[in-house]
Amino acid sequence: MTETQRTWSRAESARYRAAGHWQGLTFGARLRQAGADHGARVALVDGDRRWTYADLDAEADRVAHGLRGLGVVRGDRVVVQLPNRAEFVLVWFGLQRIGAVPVHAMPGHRRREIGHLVRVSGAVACVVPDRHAGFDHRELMREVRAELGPEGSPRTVVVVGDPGPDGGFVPFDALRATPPSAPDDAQESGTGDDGGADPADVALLLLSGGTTGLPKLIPRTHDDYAYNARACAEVCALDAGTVYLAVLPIGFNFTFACPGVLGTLMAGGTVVVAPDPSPQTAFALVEREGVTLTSLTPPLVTHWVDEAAAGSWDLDSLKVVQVGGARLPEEHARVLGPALGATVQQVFGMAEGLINLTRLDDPDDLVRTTQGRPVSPDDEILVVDADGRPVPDGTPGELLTRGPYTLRGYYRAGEHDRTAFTPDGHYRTGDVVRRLPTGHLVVVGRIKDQINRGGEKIAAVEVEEQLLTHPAITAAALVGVPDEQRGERTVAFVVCDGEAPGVREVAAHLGERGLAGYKAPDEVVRVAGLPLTAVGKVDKAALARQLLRS
Ligand code: J2J
Repeated sequence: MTETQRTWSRAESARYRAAGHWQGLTFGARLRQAGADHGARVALVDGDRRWTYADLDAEADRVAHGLRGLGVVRGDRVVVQLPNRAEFVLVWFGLQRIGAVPVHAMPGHRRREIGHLVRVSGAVACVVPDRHAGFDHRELMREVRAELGPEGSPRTVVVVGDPGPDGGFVPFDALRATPPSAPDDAQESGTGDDGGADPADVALLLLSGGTTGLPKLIPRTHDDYAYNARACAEVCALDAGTVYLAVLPIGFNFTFACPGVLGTLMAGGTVVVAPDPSPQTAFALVEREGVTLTSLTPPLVTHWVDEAAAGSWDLDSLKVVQVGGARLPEEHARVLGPALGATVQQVFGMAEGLINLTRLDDPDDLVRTTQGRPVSPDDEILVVDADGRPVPDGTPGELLTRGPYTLRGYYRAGEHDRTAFTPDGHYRTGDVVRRLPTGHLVVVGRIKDQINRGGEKIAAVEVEEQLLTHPAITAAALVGVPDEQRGERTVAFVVCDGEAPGVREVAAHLGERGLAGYKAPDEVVRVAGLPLTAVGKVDKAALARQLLRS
C-alpha cells in the first residue's frame, strides 16, 4: 500500500520536542536505561513470579533474540492477544527491542476481529495464550489461518503455555530459552536496544472503539506514547514507590499507559498483574504487594465497594483509584473513595490520544461530577456545534482535539481520515461534552454510532452487518439503552421474515460469524419496520424511546 500515513507536521513536531514532551527515546532504549537505573528494584509481579528491572531488560533481549530467529525484523507488526499475565509485558518489550510493532488485541476478540487485525496490519506473527477463560486460542488461530489462507496468514504463531500436539505453533518457553550470544550481532551494529528504531516511528498499534463496520488501527509513536504515559504519571504523582495493579485488560490503553503499566515502569515503580478483575483477587494482591494505584471501569465499582464493606481487607496502601472508560454515576463516585480509603480520579480517555484526569487535589464536587481535564498544557480542545462553530463554556457540543499525543490519522485509512478529522487536523471524538470554566469536561452524550457497554465499545454498524447475515433477519438496528449495571446495554431491533430468532440464537449466530461475544445483543426485539428520520437514517432515538415506553 502506498498511501501515506498522516502525522504531525514538522513544525508541530519541533514544537513538541522543544517543549520537552517528546524526548527522542524509543521504548527499547528506555528499558535499557531503566535496567541500569533501577536494576535491583522489582518491576513486574505475576503470582509468585517476579522480575527486577535488570531481569526485565535481560528478558526483553531473550524474547527479541527468539523472535529475530523466527525472522521478525524492525517495523514488522505482531498481533499480541494475551490476558493479564507478565508475558504480555515480556513480549511487548521483546518486540520493542527489535523495533517491531505490537498490535494490541483484547482477550475477548475472536476470528473476525483477529483476522481483521492481521489483515490490516499485515502482521507476520501472533502471540496468544493456550487457553484463557475456558476458550482455546490455538483453535482460534487455526480458524484464522483457515480463513486468511496461506498467503494472508501470519507466518508464525507463538503460544504462551502448551502449544498443543500438532506442531504448528512455537512455544513461548522455547522462544526465550536461548540467551543471545554476547556480543549479539545487533549489539555490535549498535542497534541492540531497539533494532535501530526511530523515536518518531510507530511503536504500537491500538484498536479503536470503532464507529464503522471494520475497526480502525491507531498508530502510536515512541515519542507520543511515552509522553502520554509520562504526562499521566505526573498528574498521578507516580514515583519509584508506586505499585500499580493491572485489573482491566492489560492491552487496553487505560491500563497500559494512562499511566498504568508504562507510566509505572517509567517512574521506576512496580507493576502487579491481576489475573481477574474480582475485588477478592485484587484486594488479596493489594494486601500482599502493597498496591498504591489501580484503575477500574464503572461496572466494577459497586462490586469493589460491596466487598470492601463485607470483607476484612487491609487496603491501607491503596492511595488512588482511577475510574474511566464509561460514565461513572455521581453516587458511585461519592461512595468509592470512603469505601476504599483512597482518592478517586475520573478518567476520560481514548485510544486515539487525549486523556482527561481529575486532579488529586481537585475539590470533591469536581471529582464527583466531571471527567477531568486534559493532562497536557498542549492538548487543544474545541467544543463545537453541528456547524463546527465553537460554543460557549457550559454549552454541550462535540469535542474536537489536537495535541502532542493525539493521532493525526488512522493506520492505512486515508478515506476514513477525511471524515474523522477536521481539515486542520483536529480529531472528531464523537463525544458530546460541556466544558467548565476550570477546563474540566463533563461527558453528556455521543454523536457517534457506538455503544459503550460499561467501557466495552461496540460499533453498531459492525454488529448490524453481521445480524443481516442471519437468514430470518431482513433489517436490523443496534441501539444502546440505559442499564443499571453497565450504564448501557445493547438491544437489537430486527425486522424478520418468518420467525424471529431469540437472543441465544442471535448470539450463537454472531459467534459462528466469528464476532467477539461481548458484541452479541443483550436483547432482541422484533419490530414491523425501522422508523426513519427526516433524512432517511434509522431513527435510533425513536427505537430507544419505544422500548422505554413499553
Ligand atoms: C464517559 N465516556 C468515556 C468517561 C471514555 C483511559 C480511559 C478510557 C479509555 C477508553 C482510554 C469515559 N466517561 N470517563 O483509552 O486511556 C468513552 C468516550 C471515548 C471512548 C474511548 C484511556 N472514558 N469514554 O475508554 O478508546 O466515548 O478508550 O471517546 O476504548 O470511551 O474509548 P476507548
